[in-house]
Amino acid sequence: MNLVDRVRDAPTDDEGVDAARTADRLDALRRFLRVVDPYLPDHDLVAAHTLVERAGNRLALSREHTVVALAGSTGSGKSSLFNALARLKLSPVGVRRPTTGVAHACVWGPLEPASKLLDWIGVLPRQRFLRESALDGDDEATLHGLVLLDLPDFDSVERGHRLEADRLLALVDLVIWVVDPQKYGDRILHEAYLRQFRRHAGVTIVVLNQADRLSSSDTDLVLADLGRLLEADGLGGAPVLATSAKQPGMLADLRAALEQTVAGRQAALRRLAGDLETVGEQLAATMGPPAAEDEVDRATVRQLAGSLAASAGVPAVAEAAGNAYRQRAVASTGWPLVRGLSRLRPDPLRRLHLGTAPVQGGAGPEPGVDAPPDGPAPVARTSLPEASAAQRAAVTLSVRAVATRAAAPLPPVWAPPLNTAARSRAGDLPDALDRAVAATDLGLRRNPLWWRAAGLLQWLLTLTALAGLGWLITGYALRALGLPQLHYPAVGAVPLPTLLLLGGLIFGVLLALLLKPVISAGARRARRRAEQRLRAAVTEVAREYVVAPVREVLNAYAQAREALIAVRSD
Ligand SMILES: Nc1nc2c(ncn2[C@@H]2O[C@H](COP(=O)(O)OP(=O)(O)OP(=O)(O)O)[C@@H](O)[C@H]2O)c(=O)[nH]1
Ligand SMILES: [Mg+2]
Repeated sequence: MNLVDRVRDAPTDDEGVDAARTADRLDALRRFLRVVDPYLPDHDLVAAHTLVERAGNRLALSREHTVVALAGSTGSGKSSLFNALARLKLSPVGVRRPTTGVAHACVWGPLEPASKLLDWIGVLPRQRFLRESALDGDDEATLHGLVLLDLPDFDSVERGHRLEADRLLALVDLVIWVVDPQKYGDRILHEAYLRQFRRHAGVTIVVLNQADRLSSSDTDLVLADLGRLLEADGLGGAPVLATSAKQPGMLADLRAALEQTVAGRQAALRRLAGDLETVGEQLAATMGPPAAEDEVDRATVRQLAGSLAASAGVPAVAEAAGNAYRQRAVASTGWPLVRGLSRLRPDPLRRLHLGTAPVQGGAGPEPGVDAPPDGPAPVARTSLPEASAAQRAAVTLSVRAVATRAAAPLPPVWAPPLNTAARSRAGDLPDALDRAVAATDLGLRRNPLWWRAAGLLQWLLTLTALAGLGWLITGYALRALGLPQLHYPAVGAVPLPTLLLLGGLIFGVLLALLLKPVISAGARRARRRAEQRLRAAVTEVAREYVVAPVREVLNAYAQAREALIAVRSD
């Protein structure tokens, strides 16, 4: 049976502690811890982890027993009360303070079923006693199931006593705080202990011991004063009784309270519910408002993408794309003789090892590198210069800005994990950016149709000019050789071959001049398009490598927040 089932299985308290609800809250606490464990510092979670573990162990061991501790400062009369309740001299009562150094236990009912519980609580076997006597008859039957512990003093000069008392206070189901008329207002008692137990009013009894030393009117005065102090501690709901270890008659109320607790068998569950509240309250400091819908806002992502783009050489690539457009356009549409010249110039994109990779699905194999038969193809690398120190610094700042923005509305404890998350993949960024740039389709893979049409027209014009030239040369040659002359047809006064030659030349130049601004506009467009696509690719990298890890932490925060609300929903 797991822990939560174990809690759910516990009988429900008539006075409000619902076993099923407590089980749900405990389950929520486990969920909370699972989610925040990788992110929050251990010391913030120790109490919660301890509680989850303690609750499981306690409920697995015995639900038949109620473990009650007598706690208080030295000399308040814990051991005396322990002996008086057991009606035996079990725990030494001393004059020399402090007396009790290790916990003593008295079990009402058979010892055996309680021994595992006492092993877990950590009471030495020789300090365990049994309150089972045939002589008692049924006198003690009403307390069957009670495991009473006499604790060392919590304000001890002996450090070991304090540690032992603190350890046991975390494990028991119900605490009887024993105070005496001199020290009931002690600051350590109230600030370091009672206040810490303010969520446990249901499993707390405060006794003013040694009341036999006071007159009944003084007892009333002290009880009233003690009541006020407890109210201020947040324990106004806890019963306050006057007792005396010396006068058995003054123990009746305490016995009755214990009998009621033992019979109800609810103290363990109530303690758990109180602990859940205490821990929930402590953990509340780790939670703030709900994480925003678009946790990392667009402006921050844009700024990050901007500095990543600069570091990845996006402006240089976009410019190369524009230049490549211009050069290729001139090579396709220019005057055929000029075309050859411009083909001789290296392509600006190819110079950066860009625009050669098959674009769909990322990068293809580098020239001369065979792709492995299976597995991803090696990624084409650009020859862009490495990011400058200033660009790298700008990237670091923008990455930090993402973490800072995300952390702004959250409690400070979330800032370090968000920062770590934002930087978690920073080492992979340069490669990822280079790959993204190499794989981006810059929009220059196919030459526009009009380039071909204009190219063809240029050829036609050139051929026309050449035809005219040839015709004229033939005419001159015939004349030079004294052969019969050619008679050129004429258009108006201009002979046709001259017209063809000049027309071809002039229109060719005109066409080139006309296309120049068109090509310039196209180059600007190509540059802008390349820049947009590259920025989109870089933004994708920013999202994957910086924003996604940050979102993961924010998701954990949101889940933890919900879980904690469930832990605290009483
Ligand atoms: N008159 C009177 N004296 C008491 C009462 N309870 C305890 N005493 C005396 O107070 C002194 C301290 O009692 P203990 O029972 O040893 O006190 P304790 O709280 O166990 O002290 P440590 O073990 O040192 O923490 C002893 O001398 C007891 O006789 C009481 O109800 N009335
Ligand atoms: Mg003692």
